[in-house]
Amino acid sequence: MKIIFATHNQNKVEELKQIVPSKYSLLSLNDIGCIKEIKETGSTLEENAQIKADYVRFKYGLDCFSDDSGLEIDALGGAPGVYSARYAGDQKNNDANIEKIWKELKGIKNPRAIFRSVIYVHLNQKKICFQGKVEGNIIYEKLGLEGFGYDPIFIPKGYKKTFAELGNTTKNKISHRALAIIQLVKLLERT
Ligand code: ITT
Repeated sequence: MKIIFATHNQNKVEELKQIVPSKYSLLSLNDIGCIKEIKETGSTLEENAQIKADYVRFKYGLDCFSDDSGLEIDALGGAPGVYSARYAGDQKNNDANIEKIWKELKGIKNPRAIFRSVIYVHLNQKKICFQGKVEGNIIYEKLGLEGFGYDPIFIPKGYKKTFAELGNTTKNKISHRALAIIQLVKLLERT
């Protein structure tokens, strides 16, 4: 069965391919020829996830799901949150985003953070939303080479290494996106 994942982020696609059973074949926006950037004008992860899934549902008439995710840091009032991809500007520069977080944290010790993922699904004329989150803390150096985005500066609670050091096998068991997508897989299995 083919499922459209309304994303242009290849890292998200690769992650989910490792989690979703192989009988479901994931197609990204590029795979269906949708190269246009979908403007994320919402002020919450839920709103942006819906914007991306609605765009595909109504432009292409296809069932699909989207993911809007972000890093919420307590000491920054939940920032970068919904602005995680563009925290340091529209160029979506990951290094600049991390530098900006470090600057704003001003050396606060062990800043607590949450990674949150909202998955919005269009399936058989129904709309469903799932959420996954993982707690952890931010560190002031980049450690590890796997993953993407803020993975090298995020240590999940109960671990001593960053997501980027733990690698995809561990990340995909405990991450915000994994916890959200498992709920979608359960729904697909029941459908
Ligand atoms: P799409 O909208 O096309 O899906 P995007 O990268 O713009 O791709 P988001 O709008 O959801 O995705 O932005 C999420 C940003 O949050 C992402 O670019 C990363 O910087 C960060 N992020 C989300 N999940 C992450 C993860 O698992 N590890 C590290 N950083 C993550």
